[in-house]
Amino acid sequence: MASEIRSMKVRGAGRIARAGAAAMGKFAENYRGRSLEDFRKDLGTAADILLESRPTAVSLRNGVQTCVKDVCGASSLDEAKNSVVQNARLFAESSSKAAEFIAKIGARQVCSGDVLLTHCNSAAALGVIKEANAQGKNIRVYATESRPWRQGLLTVRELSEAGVDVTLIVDSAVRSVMKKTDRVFVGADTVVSNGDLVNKIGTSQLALAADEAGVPFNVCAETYKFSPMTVFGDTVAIEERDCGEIADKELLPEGVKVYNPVFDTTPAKYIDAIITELGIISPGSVYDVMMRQIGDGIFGMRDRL
Ligand code: RUB
Repeated sequence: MASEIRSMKVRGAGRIARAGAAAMGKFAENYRGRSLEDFRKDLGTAADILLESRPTAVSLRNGVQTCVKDVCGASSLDEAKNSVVQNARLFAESSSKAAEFIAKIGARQVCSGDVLLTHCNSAAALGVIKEANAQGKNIRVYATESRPWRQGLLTVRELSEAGVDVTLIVDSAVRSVMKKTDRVFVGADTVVSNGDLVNKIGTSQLALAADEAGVPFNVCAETYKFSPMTVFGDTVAIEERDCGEIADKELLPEGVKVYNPVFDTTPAKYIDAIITELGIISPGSVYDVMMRQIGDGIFGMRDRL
């Protein structure tokens, strides 16, 4: 699973969190070792291998942490294995439910006849758009190409299959079409404690253009994409990928360097709303939600502090 995530066969923050949690569940289910101590060690190694596959997405970390959170307190190997299997199943259920809630809540923000703009390929943002369309709101959507992986092609396919009137644009057309846009909906790879958003490279440019044009900029994010450790000073590592994703080395003059960061940070001040399964919150409320998560001990926070 780690190599499928690294190679982008499985991608998108929500999908990789669910895939990571499912992999942990399978690992526990198929474990043939005989001691609890070995299981803890081997499970830790499996978790580390998964977590290194996409460093920016805190969702993967939270999905994996949720699975292993009861292993420390288990008194037998069977109890430990069962807790991982059970927690993986619960994560799959609750993350699917969260996506459904976000779609319903976000669709209420869309008015009939709205022109929307989205970036990359976010299941959470597309859930909102598809729900608004299913409610007969007669929307039109601009979708960015999202170089270099061109996830925008997945987005236009998915939206057109759902019957949405969708137009593909190159990333550099964002400022141009913003004048014709009523609302922006993007997803989140990671939400930071001060309300900043880390998402696909170019998201911050959408936010700037939206701010300039007075267009509401909405982030669709399940709360397992919130990074509670940023409260305690952790920074979000921005993943850099191979230069070959941008241009073939043979096409470039010798000595030319290529830089390929795949995520960027959108400051909280450009974000109008974060649509979560708990409801619509402002970036300034992210800290409070995170403190509740820490208090509840979810995502294994107590063990990590
Ligand atoms: C995908 C991306 C998406 C978020 C949220 O980047 O930036 O906006 O992951 O997606 P990549 P979702 O294609 O590099 O994984 O809402 O599906 O969780």
